[in-house]
Amino acid sequence: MRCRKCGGKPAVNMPQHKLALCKDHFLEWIPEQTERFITKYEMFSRQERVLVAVSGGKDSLSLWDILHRLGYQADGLYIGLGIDEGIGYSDESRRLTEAFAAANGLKLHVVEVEKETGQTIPQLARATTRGRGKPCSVCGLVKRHEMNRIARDLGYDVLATGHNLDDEAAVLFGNTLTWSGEYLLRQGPVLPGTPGLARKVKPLCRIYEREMTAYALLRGIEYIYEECPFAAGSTSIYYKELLNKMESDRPGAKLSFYLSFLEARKSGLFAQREQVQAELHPCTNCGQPTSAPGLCSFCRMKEKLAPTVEGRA
Ligand code: Q46
Ligand code: ZN
Ligand code: ZN
Repeated sequence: MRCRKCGGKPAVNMPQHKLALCKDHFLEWIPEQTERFITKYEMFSRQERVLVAVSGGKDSLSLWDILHRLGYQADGLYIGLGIDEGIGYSDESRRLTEAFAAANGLKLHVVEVEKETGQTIPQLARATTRGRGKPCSVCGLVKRHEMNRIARDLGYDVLATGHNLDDEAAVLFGNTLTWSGEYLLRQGPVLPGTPGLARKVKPLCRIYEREMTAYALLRGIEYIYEECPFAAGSTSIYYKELLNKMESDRPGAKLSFYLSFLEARKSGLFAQREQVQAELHPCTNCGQPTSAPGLCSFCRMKEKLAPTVEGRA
């Protein structure tokens, strides 16, 4: 196969789209696709201020790069998790994120979890009962809370994350295996904002992980190659492997799984559930919406922690 646009030597072959492109055309095609999805799902406009959650990985840095190239007002937010595990994971990811921002003249906000809560993510996981050996549940909770807080405090209209199609298909697969209606209802390219919560969008949700890796490499973006050490052995990696097996037998399977879900939901698969969706209340401490009246789960976690934190000071 040759590049479909110029007949030149292909750099990326995409059997899932029956498409091959040379380097230059591929580097144009990814932003064009992203723009198409931003418009189709009404994610945000050029007048709105976008906060991109950047982790130093290929997806989030590439997303930032794409939005910048497309002319959106996109600033970055890096959340330092304090994960070392012998490879200096957080230090290295912060260094690469800061280097990317500096090289492109972009504005980056940095939040260190240890400064905010007195403990790093692995310490928080040990100090609370959430986690059961893995810090991922605490980590997810803290990241969501901090992203929302910064977006609200600094007046951003929308929060963008670098989830790609493989991420979304794996989450969807997991939620389908357990028929988790509440999660299925909330999964999608856009999660509308509510009072106190910025809209959340995933502009790369229809782009394959493989395509994002190719984009980062061909654009010369320096990103952290290592996965977070705590990702090893996770169910989402297992689901990604299963989906990749399907994909290699039937190119396009992942995309059609995700798109059929969006279609089914649009045509009312969860309509009944949507009506009974729980009402949200503002957290009595931080003001972020939460499903039960009183404190949100982040503030409840912090409250439990309080004696430990003071003990350390
Ligand atoms: S949740 Fe778990 Fe990730 Fe946090 S501790 Fe690492 S693997 S970074 S997306
Ligand atoms: Zn070409
Ligand atoms: Zn709260």
